[in-house]
Amino acid sequence: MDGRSAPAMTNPRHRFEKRHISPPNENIVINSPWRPWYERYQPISYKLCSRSGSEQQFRDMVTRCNNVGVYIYVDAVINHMCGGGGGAGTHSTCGSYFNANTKEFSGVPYSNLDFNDGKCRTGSGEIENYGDIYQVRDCRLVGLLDLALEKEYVRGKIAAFLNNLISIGVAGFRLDASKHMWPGDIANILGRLNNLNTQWFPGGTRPFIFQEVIDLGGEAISASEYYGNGRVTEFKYGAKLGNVIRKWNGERMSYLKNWGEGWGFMPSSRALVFVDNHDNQRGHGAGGTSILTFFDARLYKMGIGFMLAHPYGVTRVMSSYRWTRNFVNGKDVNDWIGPPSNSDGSTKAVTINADSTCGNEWVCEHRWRQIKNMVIFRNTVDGQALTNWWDNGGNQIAFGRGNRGYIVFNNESSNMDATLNTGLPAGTYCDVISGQKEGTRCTGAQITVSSSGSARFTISSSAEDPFVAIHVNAKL
Ligand code: AAO
Repeated sequence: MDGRSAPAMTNPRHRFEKRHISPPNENIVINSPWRPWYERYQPISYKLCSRSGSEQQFRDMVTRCNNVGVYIYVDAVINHMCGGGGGAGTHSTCGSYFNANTKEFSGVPYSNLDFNDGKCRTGSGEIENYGDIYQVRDCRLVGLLDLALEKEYVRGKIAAFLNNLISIGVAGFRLDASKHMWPGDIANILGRLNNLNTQWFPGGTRPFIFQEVIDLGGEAISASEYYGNGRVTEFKYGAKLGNVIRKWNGERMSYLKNWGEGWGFMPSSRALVFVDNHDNQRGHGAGGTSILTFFDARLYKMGIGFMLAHPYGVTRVMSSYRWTRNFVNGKDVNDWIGPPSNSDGSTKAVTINADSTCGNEWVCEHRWRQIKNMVIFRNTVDGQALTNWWDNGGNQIAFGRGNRGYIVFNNESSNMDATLNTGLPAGTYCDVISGQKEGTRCTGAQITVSSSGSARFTISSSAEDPFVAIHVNAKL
């Protein structure tokens, strides 16, 4: 699939790898003259063919992934269809006819009876004021034709779409634009969903649900309205962590001591967290200059390292493609650029180089050694409380996860040399940031933990990655 939104997630409840994929259903084709990534957020029908491949290829991917314990989470765009200015014809990824002017979508089918325009009370038909909950849910989000989710017919069509994906073997859904849907309408649709396919999942397993609600505070709609339906995206997480790692606004890493609810975030048991996502890495959605991305690789690895070591929330790692940014008055005018593509418009394959990085302009953050090894760290310390917090009052911090793992950061401009209580059993550990354990040897730095659990950490401020992580599965 389009690796642009193929993050690996770690979920304390399901200790398997997870892949969140781009919307797999039919969408509008926008040639302007090149195809923007965001056309995939403009559905034309629930048929499964997209730039990423055919229905057969989708089924094959899900089957192969499930067979090796990599579960697939689909980005479900159910709030709307294409933009009102989308025209009429068959410029759609499976060739279904539609007419955005008359709101006719033959591939579903939907007609003008299935949309919300009659309910929206703004002059433009658009969301004009995020302070008005009726506008946010009943009017058009950036011109997108807003489905009437209270209608039995519409609910049935959406549930059938999601149940088809469940039968193919997907494990759950990101519900796009959830803020723009009434929580009760979402609940009704979720109530119609089948249990997961028992070819891969235990009987009675419900789909994993996470809802995209941007709540940075100060708007009429709160993320808490959606807790009853499943997890909710916590957008404060990446915005604030970016400030801390960049040392902006007087922030310091030592302030992370009460990270989580202590920072005004939603309860950990509700949160889906990430350092960046497909929108805010390019200034869309709740974008902001503090957001860390692969473009700031050194800081980004520290941010991801902190997120994966910390117990708060279900974590999601971004996996991207590279594009050339072009800032004009602070805005990247190349924010629309789609995935690496062939001349026929299809998405280029994610090729793997000899050193295990990706080719064809795919960034594959999830394959970076430091990030991949921190996912293993997270799985290793799963269920352990945060312990042995230490900081220097500035930007050197360290903490453990019970007696399973320990991580140390030096985000100062001076070198660090400290002997700290790790809480780990005595022995020699391989640092999984500067290298990793391969067989019986360690390709990175080695850390010796004494019988009392203490260890000396020296981290140069100019190190490629100024942090060290050790865990019991990387003990030598
Ligand atoms: C494209 C074109 C449009 C055109 C449209 C229809 O760009 O010009 O009108 O087609 O033809 C993506 C792209 C859009 C694209 C769309 C359809 O990002 O550019 O439109 O596909 O192709 C809101 C929603 C949130 C949404 C986000 C982008 O609440 O759900 O906008 N994200 C999802 C997807 C996203 C996708 C869609 C939804 C649509 O992840 O990829 O759009 O399917 C405030 C509000 C937020 C609001 C943002 C942005 O945020 O709180 O709810 O997100 O504004 O409008 C401060 C505030 C913060 C505020 C922020 C930004 O930080 O604290 O609250 O400023 O102003």
